[in-house]
Amino acid sequence: MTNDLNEKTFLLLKPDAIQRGLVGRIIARLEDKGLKLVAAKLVHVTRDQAMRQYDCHKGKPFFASLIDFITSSPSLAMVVEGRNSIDIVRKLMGATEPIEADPGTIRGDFALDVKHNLIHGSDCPESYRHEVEVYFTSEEIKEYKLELEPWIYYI
Ligand code: IDP
Ligand code: MG
Repeated sequence: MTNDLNEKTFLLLKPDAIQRGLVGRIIARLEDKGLKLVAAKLVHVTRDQAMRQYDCHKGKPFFASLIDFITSSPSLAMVVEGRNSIDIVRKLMGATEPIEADPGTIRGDFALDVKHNLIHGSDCPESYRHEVEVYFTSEEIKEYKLELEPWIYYI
């Protein structure tokens, strides 16, 4: 747990989220929670980017199919900010396997298949630092004040 209100996490709304028209509803859940959007970009992920993002899974049986899927159609890359945003976003996402994802989570409500599970989120600060560099320059991550902050946090 941290009290850093500026903790950042990297998200990728995967090709199935765009193709199924779920991007608005997924972003609404992040906004509803009080997280601050600090970067967003529509990207057709290249094989090089996909392999860099997912290098920790290299050698696993699902690696090739994951890379094919992530590069198959555009995705929305995002950075959001907020206290404990890494763990908070993982909770909003739900478990990797949709059958294990609780109702009320993004995967629990919208996904049926482990590959088509809609969303990626960094799982720790080191992963965030590694993943964000694959998609964003530091200039593309915006610093601004969220005027609602005093109504979201007991600071
Ligand atoms: P995460 O997305 O919940 O962090 P990871 O274990 O990091 O899950 O796996 C990355 C992605 O690889 C998953 O979101 C999923 O799309 C895919 N994946 C993971 N395990 C499997 C599997 O057993 N079969 C097929 N795809 C998988
Ligand atoms: Mg992961």
